[in-house]
Amino acid sequence: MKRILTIQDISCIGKCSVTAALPILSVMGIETAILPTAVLSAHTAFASYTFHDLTSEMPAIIADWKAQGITFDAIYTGYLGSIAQVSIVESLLSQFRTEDTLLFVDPVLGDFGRLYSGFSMDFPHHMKRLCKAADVIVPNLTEACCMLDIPYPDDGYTDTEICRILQGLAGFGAKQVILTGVSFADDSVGFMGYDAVRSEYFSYFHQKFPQQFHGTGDVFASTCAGGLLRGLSLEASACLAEDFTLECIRKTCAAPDQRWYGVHYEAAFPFLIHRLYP
Ligand code: PXL
Repeated sequence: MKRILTIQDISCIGKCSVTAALPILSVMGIETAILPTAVLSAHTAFASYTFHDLTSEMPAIIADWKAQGITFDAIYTGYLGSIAQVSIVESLLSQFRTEDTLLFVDPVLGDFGRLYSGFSMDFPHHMKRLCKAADVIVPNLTEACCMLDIPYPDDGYTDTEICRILQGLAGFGAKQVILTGVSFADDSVGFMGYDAVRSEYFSYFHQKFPQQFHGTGDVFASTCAGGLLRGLSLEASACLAEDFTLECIRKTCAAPDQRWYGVHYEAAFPFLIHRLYP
């Protein structure tokens, strides 16, 4: 069985980060180890939350794994709790990453043109370092703009502008880039991707729901990483991830007032299982 290590926070309520990655990757048949970056009572979009930073615990966990000879087929980073954790992840990579290890980076920084609560303005600059080292990165448009240090295009954008953003992101060093949450029309949304090795673009769009739900980026990233570990191409993995995220949203629309509680992926697992094991 393939083993992935995911490095992100434990938000006790709100079904994002680890509480999305673990069930999704497990359903996909992948053993999932976790390196928690922080423990929060709820994710940071709730009206209040506690935050216990685990930066000081991470090196000891990593050293213990090293002493035990533990290995990973893939490393998937998400929400990091402090700038210092970027260096800790870099140290982990120098010890555990081999030529065959997939490094999948979701540079979790913000959404809707704004950084998430608690992140300093220089955090995107540090997150860029992980994007440089990655095989695959999956930022949303907000995260892409923050890392490229360009204004968020509130008033819309063209296909050409998105291609330029993809080129800019690939310029950091990652081999493949997926930009999520791309929308050229009110009723459609999807992703655009760029394979820097083949100099190829690809994209996928589908129906857009008027409601917005928290945690969909984590559902997308987890499913996409899982697809890659199952041997799918990046394009096929991202299409699967997009379809599953959409199905999760569909299932959640019955309870739209719950938007901060994460999507109902539990109800959408039959869809994912059917796609994986037809
Ligand atoms: O879903 C991204 C995310 C992950 N972890 C925490 C968050 C957020 C977004 O708000 O607050 C703690």
